[in-house]
This record gives sequence, structure tokens and C-alpha cells, in this order.
Amino acid sequence: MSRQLTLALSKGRIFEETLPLLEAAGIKVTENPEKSRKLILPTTDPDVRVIIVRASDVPTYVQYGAADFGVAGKDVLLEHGGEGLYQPIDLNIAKCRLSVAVPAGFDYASAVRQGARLRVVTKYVKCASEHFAAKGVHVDLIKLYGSMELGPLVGLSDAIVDLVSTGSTLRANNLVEVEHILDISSRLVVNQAALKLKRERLQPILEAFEQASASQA
Ligand code: PRT
Ligand code: MG
Repeated sequence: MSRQLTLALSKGRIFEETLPLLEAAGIKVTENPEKSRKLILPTTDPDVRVIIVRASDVPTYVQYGAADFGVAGKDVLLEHGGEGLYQPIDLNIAKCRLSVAVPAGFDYASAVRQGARLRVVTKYVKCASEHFAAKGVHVDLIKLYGSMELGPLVGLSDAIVDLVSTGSTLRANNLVEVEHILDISSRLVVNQAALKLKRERLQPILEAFEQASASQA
């Protein structure tokens, strides 16, 4: 039985913020994905390698067992559905919130009160439609893959549903947050078969991640 473990990470904040957790498990990634074009990165542990994938593809690699475990935002997991994934730990990293934002000066509350039908751009169609359905707000959702903030500025939509961390992207585009949908952080996801078959190798890493992330909470 293979002792080799494959960890799926995305470049950028998730990679950066997972490094200290890996170090807590005694593992260092020996190449920098921002500099290297390699998609498979070795670590100081000969049994552990890291693959670099798109943030929204992490659950898919883990679901099919191409990676044994991975790190993905709650936003990505909610949109994916999380089938075939065991989600044991909230890592408390890459924190942000999913919010509704509108152009400054647009009276969202009274539009909603009057039962107006709003056009909303978002990458998070599932979360957004659940949110508006629960509030009884009528919306037409338009799926975008990026730069949601542009939607209202060019007349594509009345509002956006997007992730916000510092709020500076909204401010720079003259948008204001009007509803907080949910708090987001990244989770560890584990392939269910790997959890059984590679438990001996995985367990100490999961424990180190859990301890290190609890101290960050
Ligand atoms: O960039 P790419 O299209 O490849 O994929 P991605 O955007 O899904 O990846 P990445 O690395 O940007 O985000 C990975 C995960 O980080 C997300 O799934 C979230 O769980 C988490 N995260 C935390 C964020 C943010 N904070 C964040 N601020 N993801 C995106 N943003 C974006 C946001 O969409 C908006 O455009 O940053 C902008 C707002 O930031 P502020 O600081 O200006 O408010
Ligand atoms: Mg991004």
C-alpha cells in the first residue's frame, strides 16, 4: 500500500497560509510555486508532495482521489457540494466574508421592501440563490468568473455577491456592503478512501494541522 501522500493547494493566499501548518507537521515545501512553473512540488518529507491547482478545483482532485487531501475555502466547498469529501478541520486561514454589495447611493433596503426584481452578478450562484430565496428577495442571478465588482459599474447588474476581506476593492469601485451572507475560512478536505487506507500516515499531519490552526483561531 502506497505511503505517498498528495496535498492539493492553490497558489496565493491558501498556499502561503498553509505553509505554517505544514511546518507544524514538520514538512517544508522545497519549491516556490510563484517562481517555479512546476505543478508538482516536492517537500522535505519524501512521502509528501504538493500539487498546485485552481482554488475551485481542489475539491474535485480530492473527491476523485487524485489528491489525498487539500485545502479549500468554505465558499468553494459550498458551491462544489462537498460530495465524497471528509471535512475534519476548519483551518482558520484565508478568512473573509461573502456579502451583497451595491453602488453607493443605491437604496437596496427600499428596493427589497418594494419587491423589486434585482439583477445580481456572482461567481457563487448556489450560495447567492439560497440567500435571496431565504429572504424572499426576487433576483436574476448572472454567473461571472471574476471581477464581479465591475457588474454594477457598467450596467450589467444592480448588485454583486462576492468575497470581501479588507473592503478596499469595494471602496475602490464605489460599492458598499449591504448584507453579510456568511463568514468564510478555509477547511482541510480529505478523500474518504485515503482516510481509511492511509490513516497511519495522514493522522499525525491532521493532528498537527488541527493544533496549529486552533492556536490561530
Ligand atoms: O484567483 P483565481 O480565479 O485563480 O481563484 P480564486 O479567486 O478562487 O483563488 P484565490 O486564491 O484568490 O482565493 C482562494 C480562497 O481564498 C477563496 O476561495 C476564499 O475562500 C479565500 N479568500 C479570502 C478570498 C479573499 N479572502 C478575497 N479577498 N478570495 C478572494 N478574495 C477577493 C474577492 O473576490 C475580491 O475580488 O479579493 C477581493 C476583495 O478583497 P478586499 O481585501 O479588497 O476586500
Ligand atoms: Mg482570486
